[in-house]
Amino acid sequence: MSDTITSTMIKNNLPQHLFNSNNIGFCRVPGRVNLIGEHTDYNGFSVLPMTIKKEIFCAFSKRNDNEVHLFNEDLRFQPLSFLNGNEIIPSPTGSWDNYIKAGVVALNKKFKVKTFPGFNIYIKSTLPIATGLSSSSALVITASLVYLKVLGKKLGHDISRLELAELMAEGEHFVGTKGGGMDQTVILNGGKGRACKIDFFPIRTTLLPLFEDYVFVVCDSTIRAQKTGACLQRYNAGPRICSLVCTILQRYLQKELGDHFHIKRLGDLWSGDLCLNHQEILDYVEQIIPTGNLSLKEIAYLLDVSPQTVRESWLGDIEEPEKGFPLRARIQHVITEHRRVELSRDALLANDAYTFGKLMNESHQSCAQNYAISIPELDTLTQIARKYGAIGSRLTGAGFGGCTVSLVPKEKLDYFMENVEKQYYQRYLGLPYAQNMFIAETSDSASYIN
Ligand code: NG1
Repeated sequence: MSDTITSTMIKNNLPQHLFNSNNIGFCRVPGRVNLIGEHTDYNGFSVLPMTIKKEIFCAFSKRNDNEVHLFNEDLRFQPLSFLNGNEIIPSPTGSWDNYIKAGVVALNKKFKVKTFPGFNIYIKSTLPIATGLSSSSALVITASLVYLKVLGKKLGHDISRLELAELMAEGEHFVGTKGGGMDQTVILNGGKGRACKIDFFPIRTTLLPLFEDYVFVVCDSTIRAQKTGACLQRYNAGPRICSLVCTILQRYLQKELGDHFHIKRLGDLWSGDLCLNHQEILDYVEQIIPTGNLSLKEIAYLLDVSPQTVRESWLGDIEEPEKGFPLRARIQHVITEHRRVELSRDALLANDAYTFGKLMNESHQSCAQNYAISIPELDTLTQIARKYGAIGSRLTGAGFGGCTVSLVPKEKLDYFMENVEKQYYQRYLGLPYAQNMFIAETSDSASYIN
């Protein structure tokens, strides 16, 4: 399917009684590929994604009642409906109406909505699902754009793009994941021909130039990472463990520096009261967080609380691994990954593709070894990519499946594509041809269209 969808392309498929030419609106919302900076956003550390030309396209119309009706061209997503109102209850995890509900609930709260309007939505998309390209946040942002219009609110006037991103990042927790704000921010604030460095708390974005003689290529491992399904616990283990490490660090730093000292998230070490540099943070971590894995009991001892409190306050239902919780490895990843994002920004500004590629490779290794979010397919795919021309290759997104992103010199593009198809898709997976392997062309941020 072509990556560009126009309003005329879907007009004929719309249920005519719900969408007529008087009340119809359209918007398009891109996915994103994260170039570097994985599992850093919810810790308050930076990320470096870009918007891609794989997009959700949506037609919508306001209704005279408070019913919300959802249709999707993709038949895996059956028509659903719910009532807009004071209390909107989540459907079972994984149900696609939750992403629409997430946007509606957050905006109802923000604008203190009293009379709850209904609307119809029809979705058509070129964005692959559950591949780490942000199909879920793209749907939440779609819902937010639609519902803003239905409420008569203007993007950029009643709410800024950064405010909406922040609101939707929080709002998306409705679906059960505890992610950060990378996806919503780049989708609403990224730009054509640019990578988008994002810093958090408060959200700030910087658009950066891309390399002229290189392209980023996305390759789907074909292993699905269902973040609200089988991978939910594994995904949420990251934020939970990081918040636990943050508390341990705070306790020890308070002893040293005084009780007034607070860190809400790991990023506060770097940008908060203390303003430590990279080496100082690493030194503190080495001093405070034991190497190796820790049992629940050992963590409780460190914090001087009961194991039950550790569960209730931080770990929730995350199972205790047989070898214990790898606190040191997790924080090692987060801190070094943040540093890699900073260096990658410098490499983009200096047009230094080799350094950027090297940082991507180091990022993959840290994601695999320290954050444990890789799988054999992603490791194999990145190895093959490097062998056949990529100067950097890494998993992208939450991990546990999904896609890789590789930095490839334009002159080696054909050689790269042919060999990845042959070696990974055909030889390793036994498939007839490559799946979702494409050059990541950038796209404009989410917008309404005619
Ligand atoms: P994807 O790849 O879209 O599942 C998730 C989080 C991001 C970020 C990355 C890991 C959501 C909506 N997105 O992205 O915030 O934490 O994982 O870097 O939770």
